[in-house]
Amino acid sequence: MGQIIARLANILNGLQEKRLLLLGLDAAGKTSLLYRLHLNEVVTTIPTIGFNVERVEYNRMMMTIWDIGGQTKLRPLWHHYFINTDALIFVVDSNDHERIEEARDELFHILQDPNMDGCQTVLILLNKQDLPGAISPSAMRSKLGLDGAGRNPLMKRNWYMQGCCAVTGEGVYDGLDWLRGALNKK
Ligand SMILES: Nc1nc2c(ncn2[C@@H]2O[C@H](COP(=O)(O)OP(=O)(O)OP(=O)(O)O)[C@@H](O)[C@H]2O)c(=O)[nH]1
Ligand SMILES: [Mg+2]
Repeated sequence: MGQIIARLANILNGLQEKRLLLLGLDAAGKTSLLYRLHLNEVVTTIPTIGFNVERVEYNRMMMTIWDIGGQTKLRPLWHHYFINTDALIFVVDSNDHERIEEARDELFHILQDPNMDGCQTVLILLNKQDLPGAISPSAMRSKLGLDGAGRNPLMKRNWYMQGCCAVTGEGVYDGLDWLRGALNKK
């Protein structure tokens, strides 16, 4: 009941309510990003078993952000969270050279689920850009198979790729600004 009243108050105040999903392979930095957004600080994380959920207000947008554990055995549970998602934030560890293809396959798999048809906004956060071995956003674009008009489930959506670092916060709000603009246009 309290939640419903809070939501009504937000609508009356002109605040938009959005449901966001934060997904990506284990150790990509999802929980670090969630708490960077929620608390504006770096937190010590442990692998997420289950999920974390926080409400974050940014620039007159109220987001409920669901961060779901990314370990292989937990990924089959992701689809339970798909319905009514306004935007997907897919987090990639830019330093995890071995698992780029795996990350791309998971991203495409998510977007092919019929329950994600209503989610037309996708932000790909290329996290851990602070690490010396990190793949740059431009190189990542082709490594993820996203350059050119290839037939993939991203192409019919509004999507954007942003390099970032959850530890310093660099790039995170640039991504969020894009997201806000994209959701406002809908
Ligand atoms: N150097 C660096 N390390 C990061 C960054 N973001 C996260 N990490 C570290 O990466 C590790 C994993 O981060 P988490 O946020 O727990 O990853 P997760 O995606 O939530 O992982 P699961 O819960 O297992 O799905 C932690 O040791 C973080 O401190 C970053 O931008 N730079
Ligand atoms: Mg986590």
